[in-house]
Amino acid sequence: MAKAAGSTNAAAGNAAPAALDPLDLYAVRAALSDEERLVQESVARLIDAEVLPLIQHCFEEHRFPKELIPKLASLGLLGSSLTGYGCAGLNAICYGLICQELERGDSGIRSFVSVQSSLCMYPIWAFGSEEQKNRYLPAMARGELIGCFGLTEPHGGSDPANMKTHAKKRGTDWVLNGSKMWITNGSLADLAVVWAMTPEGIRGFLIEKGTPGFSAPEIQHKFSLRASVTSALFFDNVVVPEERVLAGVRGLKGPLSCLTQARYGIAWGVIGAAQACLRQLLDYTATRTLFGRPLAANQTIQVRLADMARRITTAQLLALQLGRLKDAGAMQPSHVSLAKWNNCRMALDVARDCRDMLGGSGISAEYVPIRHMLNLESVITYEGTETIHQLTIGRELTGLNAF
Ligand code: TGC
Ligand code: FAD
Repeated sequence: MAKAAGSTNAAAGNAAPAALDPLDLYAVRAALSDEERLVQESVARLIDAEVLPLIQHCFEEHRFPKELIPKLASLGLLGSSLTGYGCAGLNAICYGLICQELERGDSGIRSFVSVQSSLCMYPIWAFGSEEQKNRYLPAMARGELIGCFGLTEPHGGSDPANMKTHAKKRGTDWVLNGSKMWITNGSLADLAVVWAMTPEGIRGFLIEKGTPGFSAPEIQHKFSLRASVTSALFFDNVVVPEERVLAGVRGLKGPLSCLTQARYGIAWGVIGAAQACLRQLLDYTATRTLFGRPLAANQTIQVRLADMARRITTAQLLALQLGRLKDAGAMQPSHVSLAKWNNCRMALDVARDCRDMLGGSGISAEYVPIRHMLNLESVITYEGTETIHQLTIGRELTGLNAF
């Protein structure tokens, strides 16, 4: 029998349950430390004040908003989880929350920070000499020196072990030849971290902008990540002195360990994109009236909204546990693969479904889902496609390599 209005928990002496936050049904925020919450709030303010007002236009104009770089840097968001060299030394949960808030704004902004922090500063910090760290990291943390990461090649990014870009020793220098494709920040960057095959296996090279034989033309006509710079890199007998080689690592595990850091951030970041879509859809379906009632009053709409909340919630819990494992030093690459796969799939499906429920308005840039949806087509592809992460889990379960 239905309860009479008011005869709820209050009658039993309990306070009425507070309404749940639709974007945080399982109270993940309550599980955060004060510092973690503070970091999230300050990035959220930056996104609301500085990113949301301009991002739609940047996306339409195919323009990365470079003017945001000093603001990102002044909040300590570049290399935020590294210690020393002017970096903030935040924990993994903070880095995840930073990515989540940035991607609530746009995947392109999160991409910029991911590449700078996880793919460029991290390998210098982890594998570089003291001279390299002092030369690059403080300036990168201040946003005065921008990096890019060159691993993917035109003939096939999923299999970087078979790269064609190579370096040969000439005296004390190395001479690099080859090309890279789809490189975030490429044309913007002052420094490229480039992975090349050598007689000693894959090694990492630090190539500064303006080095003769090195060029980085921007890739135009993208339908995705339009507020992000993506480029090709070309190396035509580029001379790199020995002191610009990352001495601390050899082999594919060098670039793959950087990817582990960046994929971790993506697993958190995409939650922000999905939350932005759901937030807008909840408002839209509450106020749009069809057949004499709000769209949100229809069972099938509610089922779809509930399904989005379920997916976002499970992604949040996965990310939180991943972060706890990372902070405890127990995170394995397969943990990251599962979260990158699950959370990117979740966000893309949520964005597509939100786009559909907006009807015709869903194709307008004035609503966020189509921008997030188009961005997420890249995010589910880069840093290991969905298939690559599925096969990584398959290999973990079976011990058999099916790549
Ligand atoms: P495999 O035999 O598995 O491994 C070779 C060596 O690497 C070690 N390793 C790892 N080390 C650290 N972190 C990881 N995640 C690692 N995974 C493997 C491994 O232990 C081994 O070490 P050792 O000492 O025995 O030599 O290598 P494989 O050739 O079978 O390849 C495996 C596979 C397919 C998973 C790998 O090639 C892969 O991940 N492919 C996808 C490539 C990819 O993700 N590219 C991303 C390019 S960067 C990018 O997209 C940036 S977008 C940024 C943005 O804008 O946000
Ligand atoms: P391919 O490797 O050719 O894959 C094509 C298809 O084949 C995919 O569906 C894939 O899942 C599937 N496939 C591959 N192998 C198998 C298999 N064994 N079995 C079944 N299916 C398989 N790279 C960088 O190095 N640095 C960057 O900063 C960077 N930024 C990027 C930014 C954007 C916007 C984009 C789109 C990409 C970026 N990338 C970057 C490249 C990205 O990492 C690659 O696109 C990605 O790794 C896939 O490589 P590919 O495009 O060559 O596709």
